Amino acid sequence: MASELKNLSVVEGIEIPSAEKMKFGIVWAEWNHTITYALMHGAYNTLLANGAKAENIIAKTVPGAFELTLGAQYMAELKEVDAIICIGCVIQGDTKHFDFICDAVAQGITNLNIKYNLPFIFGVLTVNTQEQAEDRSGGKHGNKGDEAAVTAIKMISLKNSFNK
Ligand code: DLZ
Repeated sequence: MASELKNLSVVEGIEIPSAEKMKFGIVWAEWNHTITYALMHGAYNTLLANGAKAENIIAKTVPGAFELTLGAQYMAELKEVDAIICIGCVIQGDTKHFDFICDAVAQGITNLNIKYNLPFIFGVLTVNTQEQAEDRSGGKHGNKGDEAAVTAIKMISLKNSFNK
């Protein structure tokens, strides 16, 4: 699935809806902070670039990717956001920790989407090396935080299209 394309959520001929009236939560993990900070920053700037207002974006940190699910649930309980972008970076180590964390957070975020009928975006890098993480957080494979933000905007717009 790797691609040299900069932002896989931007598809030629398909417009990104305006985020002017949308409210966003960003929950991001402190583990691998340099990477997650770059992802969060990418997401935040992409929301602004597409019309979101800074006062309509709430960002909170959690210790690690494993805590993203509960952190995002706390944010959803506020009922003040239209979508929540979950950002983390899990890097393969010598033990099975990687598999447990990746499985838990992927399943946890999937469950939140269904439980709250709200878009929770999976902005979690699951990589083998630090270099792969750097390539995807502002490097040669773009910034996956940007993609997560575009996905959030598109999913809110999709939901709104059913509520007219
Ligand atoms: C423990 C752990 C390890 C080994 N690796 C990562 C990682 O690569 N990325 C990440 O976000 N978090 C990691 N953690 C921390 C767990 O996500 C979690 O915070 C702890 O297991 C405590 O629940």
